[in-house]
Amino acid sequence: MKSFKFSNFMVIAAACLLFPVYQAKAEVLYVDSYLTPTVMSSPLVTGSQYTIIVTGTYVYDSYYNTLADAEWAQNNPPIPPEPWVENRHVAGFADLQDLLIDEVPRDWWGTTDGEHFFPHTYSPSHEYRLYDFIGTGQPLAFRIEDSWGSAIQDNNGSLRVEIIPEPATLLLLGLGGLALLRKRRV
Ligand SMILES: [Ca+2]
Ligand SMILES: [Ca+2]
Repeated sequence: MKSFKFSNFMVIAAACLLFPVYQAKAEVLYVDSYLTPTVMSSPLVTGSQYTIIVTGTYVYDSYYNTLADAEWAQNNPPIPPEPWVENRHVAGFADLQDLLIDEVPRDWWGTTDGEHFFPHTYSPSHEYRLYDFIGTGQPLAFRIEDSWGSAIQDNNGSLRVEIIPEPATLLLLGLGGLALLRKRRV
């Protein structure tokens, strides 16, 4: 009888641990660069941490066919090809070609080995990340900054954004469920 109760408890505990994992799925968005529309995510869970992964390039200047990704861009003109430069904030200038979240420029971390990500690092794979992004219960607004008037709204292509709940968040949600269950049993 005792062992039956214990196994019963374990099944419920496992369900409680796995339910938030099932619920907290990654979300994928595509942020179009043409006319730079704002793309909204689903609401993030308040207090939960997320990793945001951005991949891809887009043409930000159709005349020179110049490329940009979430954080770096090629200088004009690309013949001969010039090195990529980081889209850092410069006082008096818009954060051109940067991928904004909620209209705020971000320091997207890049990688040279595809595994370890660091600030101010160019990614040859054009993959960039933000770690430990904390949800506030609100959706996130993504927009590519290319706002020097309508004359340069000549872009082509989009960036892929993936919003992934971090394992620590999933574990905490699971432990929360377990704690509630234990409390109920007392
Ligand atoms: Ca443009
Ligand atoms: Ca930036």
